[in-house]
Amino acid sequence: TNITIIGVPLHYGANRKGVDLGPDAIRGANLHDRLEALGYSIEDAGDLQVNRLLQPAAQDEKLKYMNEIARVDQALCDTVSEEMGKGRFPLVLGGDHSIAIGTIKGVLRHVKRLGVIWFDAHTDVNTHETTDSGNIHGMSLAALLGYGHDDLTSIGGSGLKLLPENIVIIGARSIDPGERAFLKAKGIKVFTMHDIDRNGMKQVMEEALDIVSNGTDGVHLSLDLDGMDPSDAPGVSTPVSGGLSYRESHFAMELLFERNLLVSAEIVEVNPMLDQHNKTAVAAVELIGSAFGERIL
Ligand code: DIR
Ligand code: MN
Ligand code: MN
Ligand code: MN
Repeated sequence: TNITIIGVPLHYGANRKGVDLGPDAIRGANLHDRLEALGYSIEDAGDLQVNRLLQPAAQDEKLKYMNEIARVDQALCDTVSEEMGKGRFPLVLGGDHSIAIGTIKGVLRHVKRLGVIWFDAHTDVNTHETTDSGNIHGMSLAALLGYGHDDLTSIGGSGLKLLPENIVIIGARSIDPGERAFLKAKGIKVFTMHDIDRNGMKQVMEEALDIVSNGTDGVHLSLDLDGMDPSDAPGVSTPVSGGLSYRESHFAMELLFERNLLVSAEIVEVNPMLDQHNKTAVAAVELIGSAFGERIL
């Protein structure tokens, strides 16, 4: 496999400075060499250009910084699609989780029926009608399903969509009331922390991988580092206690690798300004290592 690394220094979806420094923090944690050591051929395409100097949203309070986010997501969609067209595996470094719209729309141009593993403390299925925060990183999965503002759902051209039955969310423990109703209405499978406590990561991942591989042509990994417990991943913008342990997260990635399903991946929400000695970026790179075949022995 040939992998192309694409950095997206965007923080507007989280409305919190520091997430824009994620790509360099992750690179600094040795991503390139670690993947190369596994036998992959790696190219780093650098960072997409983001206007870093926008003033606090003088825009819609329910869709903060939408114009710049939509512009960057469209550029990301095109870049991801171009790399996949060359037969390469896109590995996108965020940036906040609003970049998933661009990444996944680009992948959908090549893989029509795409399964998605959404590793996250949150479920990101708000729209401008249900959001409290107005932060678009809490709306990205809804947009990918075709719900929300047109400027978000139309990125990459209309007609590109995820189907609810091809998605699993793993690690959820902070779900807004509107999101709960949405998840239920669409029948999206959520493996909450309760499910992981009750059944263990092995059973949860086996079920999850069965779901995302059923009737699909490939699987995307959307790895929001706040899915991990804040003691293991403190450098995130919206930490929620009671998360996945270091070992549970690794084990999930190891089981994912064994099924050989991935066509694309992204790492999001790493915030070096809130981190301790780059611990969260290091954890992110270690998880990616496991997802790409690293083993202890
Ligand atoms: C919350 C938090 N549900 C929101 N979402 C986050 O703002 O919509 N997603 N932090 O990653
Ligand atoms: Mn190289
Ligand atoms: Mn998220
Ligand atoms: Mn999250």
